[in-house]
Amino acid sequence: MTMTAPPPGKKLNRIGLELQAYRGSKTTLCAGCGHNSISERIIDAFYEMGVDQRRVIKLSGIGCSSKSPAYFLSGSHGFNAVHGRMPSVGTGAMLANQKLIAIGVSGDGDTGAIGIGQFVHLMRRNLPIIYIIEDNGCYGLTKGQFSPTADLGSKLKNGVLNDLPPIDTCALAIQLGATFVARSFSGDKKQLLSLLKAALAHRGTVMLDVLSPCVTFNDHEGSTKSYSYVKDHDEPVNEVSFVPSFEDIAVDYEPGSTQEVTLHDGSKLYLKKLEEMYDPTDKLSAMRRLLETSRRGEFATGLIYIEPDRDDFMTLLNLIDEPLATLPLSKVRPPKAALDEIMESLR
Ligand SMILES: Cc1ncc(C[n+]2csc(CCOP(=O)(O)OP(=O)(O)O)c2C)c(N)n1
Ligand code: SF4
Ligand SMILES: [Mg+2]
Repeated sequence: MTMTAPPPGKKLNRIGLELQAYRGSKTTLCAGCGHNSISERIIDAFYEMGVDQRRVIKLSGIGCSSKSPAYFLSGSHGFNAVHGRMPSVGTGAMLANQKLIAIGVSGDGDTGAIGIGQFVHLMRRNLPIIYIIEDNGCYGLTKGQFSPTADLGSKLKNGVLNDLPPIDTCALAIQLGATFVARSFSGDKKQLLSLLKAALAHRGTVMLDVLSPCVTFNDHEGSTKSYSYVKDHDEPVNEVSFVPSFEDIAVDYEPGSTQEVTLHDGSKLYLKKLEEMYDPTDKLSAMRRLLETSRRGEFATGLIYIEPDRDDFMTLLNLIDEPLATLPLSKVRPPKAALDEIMESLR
């Protein structure tokens, strides 16, 4: 393929596309909503990784967050499911065509309330999907009621205090078996972009909880999901640098202070330890850190837990590589004749 030189100022990625090609429709969310910044980082990550959008399926449920797939990757497939039901639709899509790259965007209400049953079983299966929770601690679309991730004692705009403890979606995902669990903040461009690019190189369930303030209903004094609270209480567990397999970059790091993790496609993650004892490959260490930070009213961010080598759901099911969606009838097992025979025997 011959490629013409890009217009001045326009940089093409490794598949010859400019950033613009990864955008979607113009956002209809409120100006300043954290969800918009997350869409921007998704656009950056897919562009920088040179992903072919025709292989991508965008999935979501219902909520302001779940509207956001319309605002990125206009060239990919998409399915906007009903409230809290994105995991089962995503599971079906991946079983039908395991060559897809699945990215799901949900909200803390969509995941933690109506969708919690589906979320729990998705996390157990290690289905290859990037599952993002745009976490604002409230139901933005229905005017800001507390969601299950709202912190104990946090205050609504009208002064009502939350008297229930929160669900920590990262702790839940780790306990249930997700193999890449991270937390970030919509305002932390660098950390979020590195995590999203690493997520694209991981084969298995990525659960990425992104604190994403709702400027209209949950950005006031007394909220623990406001821009100012999250900025002041962000406690990164590591500094995440990502080197994709197609870039031959030698990284100079001090052994002992940086942990190197090789991902499914050969890409590398370099995790600069900000704390001597933190090891994101150790479940106990990860769970302890989440509990300790939440007790202090802080948010642990960065790569919280990773298990790069566990078999994904398709491998467990022993599926053939060829997508079921395009498998010719002659290759389907058991063959049609065997099924006809069984039906005949039941007459
Ligand atoms: C079955 C059903 N129940 C309730 C609703 C009303 N509803 C729409 S969005 C939403 C919650 C959205 O909260 P979240 O997932 O946190 O998204 P956000 O708007 O905060 O981004 C609710 C309860 C619905 N659409 N469908
Ligand atoms: S209501 Fe809140 S969550 Fe919804 S678009 Fe506006 S700022 Fe974002
Ligand atoms: Mg919400």
